[in-house]
Amino acid sequence: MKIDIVTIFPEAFTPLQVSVIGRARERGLLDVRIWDLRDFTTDRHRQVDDAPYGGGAGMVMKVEPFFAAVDAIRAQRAGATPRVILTSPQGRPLTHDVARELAREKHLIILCGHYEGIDERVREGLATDEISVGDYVLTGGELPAMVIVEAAARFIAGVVGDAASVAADSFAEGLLDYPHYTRPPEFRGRRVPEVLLSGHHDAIRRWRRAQRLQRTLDRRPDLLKAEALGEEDHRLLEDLDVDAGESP
Ligand code: 4GY
Repeated sequence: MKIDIVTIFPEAFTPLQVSVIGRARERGLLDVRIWDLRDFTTDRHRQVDDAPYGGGAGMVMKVEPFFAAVDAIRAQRAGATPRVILTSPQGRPLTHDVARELAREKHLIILCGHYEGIDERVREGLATDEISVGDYVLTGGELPAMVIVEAAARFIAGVVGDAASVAADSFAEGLLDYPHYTRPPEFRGRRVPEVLLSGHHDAIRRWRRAQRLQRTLDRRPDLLKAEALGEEDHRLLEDLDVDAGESP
């Protein structure tokens, strides 16, 4: 998968050089290129922003550098027509399903905004998608761009070593994760649940499933998909103590 990111802060993208994403790039599963928006200005000052028409506070990102950058990217990356993503709080919320849909694309271009906003003609004339990573306002589009790359890349075959962990992830099944433990069996008076030390694989599987159901009911009942629950889940739910969840 090819991903091109257009930004005024190319140096902000070191997180994509490490860990799972860094390795996926080294292995050729992911081809990420970072483009400096200022390289697509034509004036002496390499100006990427200007005062807003109609007045008001702050500056607006200019339209021409974004169009020039996307033209250059399309020229260099011949092939299928890329989705062009603008990240903003006005966008479609990023979810598991949106990330998986993006992962099916051969080529994505992500445009990072700054200042008060981007000239609306970038949205109208260039973007195919507008995506939000959450209901809060950041100072720029770089972190949202990296969040999108992270979330989508997990769905590319081979990027995550254990494909089963991608298939079973919280939002695939509409259930939050179960609690994890490793050695030692007791730490400052806190014991690892006995069932996990028992070696009884089916009891462990049922305990984990019950924990996922309990946590989802307690914390994110909106995620529970009734149709995804099986017979055993209904039995486990009946056994769950409505007050057994974590306080408050
Ligand atoms: N939330 N989800 C977000 C954001 C910052 C000014 C436009 C978000 O996606 N992007 O808060 N972005 C702003 C900064 C220009 C983007």
